[in-house]
Amino acid sequence: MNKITKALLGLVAVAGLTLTVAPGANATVLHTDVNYTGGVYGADNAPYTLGWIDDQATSVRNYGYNVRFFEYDYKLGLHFTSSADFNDLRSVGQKPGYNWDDDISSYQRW
Ligand SMILES: [Ca+2]
Ligand SMILES: [Ca+2]
Repeated sequence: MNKITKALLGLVAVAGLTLTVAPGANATVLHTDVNYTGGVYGADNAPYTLGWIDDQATSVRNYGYNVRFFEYDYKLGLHFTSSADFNDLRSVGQKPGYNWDDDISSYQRW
């Protein structure tokens, strides 16, 4: 194997590793803070529970996919459906006097 081939294979290996570690652009990605900052959680679907980021998401990217978000685990409680990105869920109304900040507990891509 020549030097250039080895170098190229190395690049491919690094790129593959990056793809498995970072949430893919095709996953819905939740952030704990506004403007897509803070802790990051990414998954195509989370119909049962969100684990550590349960009730902590404050901004979310959907990458154009239609996603239904739920107030409780197992797709229960109030919900809203959108393919938009939200840089601040405090501005997304829920029930009177409440918003979706720190309240998403499960979601399903529709
Ligand atoms: Ca939060
Ligand atoms: Ca919740």
